[in-house]
Amino acid sequence: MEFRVTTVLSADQLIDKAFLRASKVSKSGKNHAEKVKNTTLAKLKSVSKAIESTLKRYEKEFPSFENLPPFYQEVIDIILDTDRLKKSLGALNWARRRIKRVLMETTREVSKSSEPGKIDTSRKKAYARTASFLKQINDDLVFLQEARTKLNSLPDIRTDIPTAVIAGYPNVGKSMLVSKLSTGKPKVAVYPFTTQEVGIGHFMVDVYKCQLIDTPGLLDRTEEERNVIEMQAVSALKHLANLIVFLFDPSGTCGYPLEDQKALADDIRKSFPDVEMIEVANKSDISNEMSDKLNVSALTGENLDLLEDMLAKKIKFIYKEMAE
Ligand SMILES: Nc1nc2c(ncn2[C@@H]2O[C@H](COP(=O)(O)OP(=O)(O)O)[C@@H](O)[C@H]2O)c(=O)[nH]1
Ligand SMILES: [Mg+2]
Repeated sequence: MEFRVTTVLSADQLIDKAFLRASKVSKSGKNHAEKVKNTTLAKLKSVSKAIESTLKRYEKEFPSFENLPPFYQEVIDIILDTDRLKKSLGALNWARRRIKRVLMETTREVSKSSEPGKIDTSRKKAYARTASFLKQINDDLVFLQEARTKLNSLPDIRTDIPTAVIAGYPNVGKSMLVSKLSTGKPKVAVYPFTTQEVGIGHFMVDVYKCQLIDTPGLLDRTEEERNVIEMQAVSALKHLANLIVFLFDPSGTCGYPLEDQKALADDIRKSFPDVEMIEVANKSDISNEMSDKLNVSALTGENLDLLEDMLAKKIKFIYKEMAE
């Protein structure tokens, strides 16, 4: 899913926008007093509309946490202070109601009055109070703008289709495998918690769409080597992974001895006790076979059809389970 929260203006920007728009409003009247009154009423309406609709839009555009897929809940928890997010949205709601009330009361006051001087004073007072409420939530608006930038930059990962996650040490051929198995070019995204680029690919099994995700910075190292954020990210992946493809490089050209690779495979199996793991040996073009595994070459394509068949079978089964 993709987040598209629009820019959140600061208090000063909102105030400028609303009051500038209102300053251009002008109405006619039978006499001066009536003209001032009509114009003021229209100005109040304009301010009210500009501010209320904007604040309401902000409240609506931020995803309500409880309704998000668990994967995104956990990921957002890593990059944002979600309690603060809730508080800030609450503050917006508070300010919006206060401002609405002030403008309504002033509108009533102005409607009853026929003294231009008093009308003007009422309007100025209402503007000042409106600005003051907005200034009180400026920290919240600024926080929400930062949160918005982070949300919008999250990679677009689907949580509603079966997902195979590729694991294995760096340089074993994960990226190349994702790109070979994908229909079309994998999208490249950056997780907020690693600096590395991740490939996200898709492929079809009959009519079913499946997702293939690379995991550099996460499932390419043991639990001991992960920092707190990476651990949380791995925990989020548990909601996503229906299948793990663990890639070995028996040629050793990746720089990791096979013993270490086996230890990583054990480690990841322990981290994902409920997820099936397929073990695949890559680089068959330059290495001896691993007798107990499917041996493929992402480079030459050798046996990739067998791997695809294997994935297709498992994914059909996962679809059936999801449908039940
Ligand atoms: N000979 C050979 N090289 C491969 C194969 N698959 C990947 N490589 C090479 O291994 C290196 C690392 O591949 P990459 O996909 O970036 O690995 P990742 O770090 O696990 O994503 C690259 O130079 C690839 O060209 C393979 O099947 N055979
Ligand atoms: Mg890679």
